[in-house]
Amino acid sequence: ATAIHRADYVAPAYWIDTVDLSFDLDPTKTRVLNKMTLRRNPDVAAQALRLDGEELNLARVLVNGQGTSFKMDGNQLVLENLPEGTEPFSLEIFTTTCPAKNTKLMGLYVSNDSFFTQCEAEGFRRITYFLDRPDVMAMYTVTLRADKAKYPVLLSNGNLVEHGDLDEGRHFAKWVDPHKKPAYLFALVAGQLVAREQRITARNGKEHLLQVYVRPGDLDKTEHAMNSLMASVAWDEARFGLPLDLERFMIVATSDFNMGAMENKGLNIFNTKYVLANQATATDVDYANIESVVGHEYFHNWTGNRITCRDWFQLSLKEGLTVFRDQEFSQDLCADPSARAVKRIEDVRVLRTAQFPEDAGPMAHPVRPDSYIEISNFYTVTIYEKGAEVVRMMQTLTSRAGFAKGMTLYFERFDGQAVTCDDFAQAIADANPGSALANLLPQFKRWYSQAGTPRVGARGTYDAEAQTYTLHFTQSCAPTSGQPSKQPYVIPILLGLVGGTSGQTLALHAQDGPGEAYSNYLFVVSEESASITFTHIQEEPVPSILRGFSAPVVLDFEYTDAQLLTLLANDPDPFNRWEAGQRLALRSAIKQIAAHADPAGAGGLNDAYIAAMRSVLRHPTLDAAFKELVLTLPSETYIAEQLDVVDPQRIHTVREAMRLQLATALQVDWEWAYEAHHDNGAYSPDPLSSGRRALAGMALTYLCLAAVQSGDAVWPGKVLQRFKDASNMTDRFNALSALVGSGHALAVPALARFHAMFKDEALVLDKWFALQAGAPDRGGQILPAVRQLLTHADFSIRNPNRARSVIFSYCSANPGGFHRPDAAGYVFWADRVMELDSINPQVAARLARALDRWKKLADPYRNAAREALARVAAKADLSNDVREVVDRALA
Ligand code: B3K
Ligand code: ZN
Repeated sequence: ATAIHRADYVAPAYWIDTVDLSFDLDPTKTRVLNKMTLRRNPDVAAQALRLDGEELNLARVLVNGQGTSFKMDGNQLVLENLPEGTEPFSLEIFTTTCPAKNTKLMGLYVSNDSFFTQCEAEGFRRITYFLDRPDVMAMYTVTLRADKAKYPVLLSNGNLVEHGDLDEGRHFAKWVDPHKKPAYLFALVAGQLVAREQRITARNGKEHLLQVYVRPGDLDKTEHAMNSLMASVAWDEARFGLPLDLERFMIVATSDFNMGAMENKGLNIFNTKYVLANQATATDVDYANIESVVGHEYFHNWTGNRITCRDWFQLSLKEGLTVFRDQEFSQDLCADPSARAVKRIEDVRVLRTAQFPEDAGPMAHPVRPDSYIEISNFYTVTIYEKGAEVVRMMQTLTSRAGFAKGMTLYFERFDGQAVTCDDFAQAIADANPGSALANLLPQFKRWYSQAGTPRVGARGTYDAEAQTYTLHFTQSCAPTSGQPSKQPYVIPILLGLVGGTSGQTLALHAQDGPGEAYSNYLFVVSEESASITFTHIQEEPVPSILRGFSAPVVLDFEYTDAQLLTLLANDPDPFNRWEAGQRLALRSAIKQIAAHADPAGAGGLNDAYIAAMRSVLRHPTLDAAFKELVLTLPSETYIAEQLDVVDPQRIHTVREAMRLQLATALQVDWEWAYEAHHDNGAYSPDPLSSGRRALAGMALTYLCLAAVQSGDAVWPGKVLQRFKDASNMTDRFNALSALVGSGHALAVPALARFHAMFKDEALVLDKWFALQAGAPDRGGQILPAVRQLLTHADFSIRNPNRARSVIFSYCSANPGGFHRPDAAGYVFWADRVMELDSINPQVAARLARALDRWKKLADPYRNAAREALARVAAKADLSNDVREVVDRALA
């Protein structure tokens, strides 16, 4: 396979105006008739029509109703003798496929005896021959025919215009999509499904039908998804003036899905994980994820579907923007500001533990990549999460109202078109003349073109006599593959000053700024170095820099412990308050990791830190969700990112010792926290009550850890009782996790009981598998347990959710269990990558990323990891997906 380059983009030689598809659905042989009207693109030199197709059996090709000559060139169907001129002509292509054998879950496939499709990015070519590229937008009519008893529900995009019975127990349905769309947004569903329905009236008085389709028996788990959908519709109208443009909007859940969900026009297809929830089976985190994924897919209806991408290099145009929108949506649904901050901290945690490593590793790529081999590999945290940060910075630089104006201009200019990231940035800037974004647009767009995480160095100088405080900033960005040196970025730094003695918020008068004083100041750094001076500063301040994480950078400021403790106690910015605690913990961890002493010893947290954690935990006004975040130590992955050479076992041991230290030193406080925060009343997944459950769950975890250490049996017994009596999945699962995570003997019967209770609930069994595969390793017991789980009757490697719950939970989310000195974890990984690759390359390629950071590992891990990668790379018939990942890792 060869790389595709952004610079090589050329417009298509033909346009497809209409597509009329008919399907005779059958699991082993589905017949597809594709009638299109096409015309030559007058802007491009006359040439043959080359249609993409993959794993199709071609039966017939007609041009204007007549047979025609054609040839095959690899996976392309090439038509050379087409009518001259630019008049439209018709092209009919008749093919068959075998959905039952489609284990890649791209194109048309069967799951639980129903038919589903997944076309993004390049799955439509597995359904019919087509110009399978996002800049070809057509009007679709779709007719589905199938056995009525087996497939009573027949769905496609748009409106149902006709349906009825056919001979031999078959029936049909005809759908017309009123909007033109790229092929990747096509969808069909057929099967035994039932729907929750809701009629809504939009602001403009228009009526819409919302439907959530699931398997019979799952209807009692659709209320939250429907509520989330209604909230999404209302939010997009209120915040951006974007109404629902369809009479009918459908969500369908399937249990076999490569990712989270897909925004097909009017017919979103979802992984069941992001639809199904009731209090008995779903946790608070599941509820929150459903809300954000339902929102995300719905918001694509405008950002992605009405305006789509010119080519796949522009993927972040829709994904970064839509993640930003779903983050804002979830924040706006929070009633109180503290819950908004909690959401922001969670989002930043994802960015820093997943995207920063990606940006520093072999798969580093710009938000708008310059080349790829397999586009499926570029649905990354960089495109999504860093892309969202880039959009967020645009909002920061133009204000919330200014950004909304920019969005309006974007839709005025480009509705119905396939465009680029440049087009988007230009629209936001043009709507905000005089803004920092408009003034610095070319430099700002380096966020799209340069890979890597910038580092901002900051230093403060206080002049007590002059009562001035100056912050000096520098910026740099390490080389990434193909980009040896970087130009400076435009970095919006939101900052404030906290009195070093008083702890008070200090008023900010910028030396050359307006006369007015602020408590928050936005300083935009766009050169390699810059500084700002504040006047009337009457005590030595502690700077609170990068409030709300105003830019996706690493901030280096040499805080003293005392300064961090001041911020932890007083910073009015909740993000930086949390960050101060993280910095303190990180500092202790790194010190302990570097020390020669046995890392399993005393735990490296000092008394001041412990005392500070106690005051946070006991704080009278901070909310529980925020406390839980502050009391969570930086993850092993995040700690590893701060080190040049990584010994995963040492990190694990040090962090576990720190956890034990928190458990024992704060035991009385944990007891108090549990008693004060566990509820037994009615369940509601709102942020406030979720936060209470999260903190109570954390308390149980620490109480079990302390009990295992001391041999005390009281708390483990209580936790088991809590596990049995819990009235919702969050409390039940937290109790179970506390037992499993501590390694207490009661975990064994609890796990057995949990399995028996939920043996028919696939999503709950996924949790059961994931909990065991992700449990802390104590003496190497996890890998054998994982191997055992693979032989469990409920395990199937073909189901992506189940494969992820065991294999990914171990290889990607359990560093202490995975990085074994005997290399057995890596051997297991290589075997699974190769096994999965022959079934489902996309899932395999995700798993292949687990060794991205192997070059940082200390020996013996490093050598063993390279060998495992080399073994995978040596396999002859690897997919492009896995090939690209392992080749880049080894390069
Ligand atoms: N756009 C889809 C992702 C498709 C992934 C294809 N490999 C879901 C989303 O981002 O909303
Ligand atoms: Zn998306």
